[in-house]
Amino acid sequence: MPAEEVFIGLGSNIGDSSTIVEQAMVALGNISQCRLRASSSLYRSEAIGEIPQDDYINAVALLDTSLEPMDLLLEMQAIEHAYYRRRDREERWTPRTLDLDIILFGDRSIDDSHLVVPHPQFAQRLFVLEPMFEIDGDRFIPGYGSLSYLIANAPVISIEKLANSRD
Ligand code: A4P
Ligand code: MG
Repeated sequence: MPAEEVFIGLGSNIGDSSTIVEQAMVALGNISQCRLRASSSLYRSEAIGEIPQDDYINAVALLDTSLEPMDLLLEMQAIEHAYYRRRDREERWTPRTLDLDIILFGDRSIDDSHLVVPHPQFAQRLFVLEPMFEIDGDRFIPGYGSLSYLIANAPVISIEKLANSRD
């Protein structure tokens, strides 16, 4: 079965977030029928959302996979659960130990009750776009444009690329 390219956004703002994100990156590459092709640096960014919360550590992974999107999502949720992610159904965008989002899945458009791809907010999120640009700067996303165009037009937030995970 031909592999498809998947961009996954990683985020954490509770606990030892740098270590959690780095370990999750390895775990993504260990999912069956997946190969980690590229991983961005870690980025520290101010939290987006209405609830005041700590800065996030974010990164993006590029995987090759022959899994179907829902099967990959289930594997990603198992990784999230391994980090005791707190789920609060009352409020969106609460702090979390680990959040894994499918940003792009090949050229697919998915609008399912459990999965929306491309991720509905990715084009407004510098904490996704900048790590994507680092690992695949020439990427053109049908229906959206080039990554450099999206970065130039996304809302400005405070974001900093970390030289290494201990920064
Ligand atoms: N789901 C639908 N589409 C997707 C997708 N493309 N990838 C469904 C992953 N999951 C998807 O997810 C709820 C349900 O979304 C899942 O069960 C899945 O079936 P969730 O992760 O529990 O919900 P959530 O994360 O609380 O809500 P939401 O809207 O997904 O929040 P986001 O988009 O994840 O944003 N600021 C900074 N600086 N950095 C961040 O990483 N993250 C958030 C959370 C807010 N502010 C942030 C950051
Ligand atoms: Mg999410």
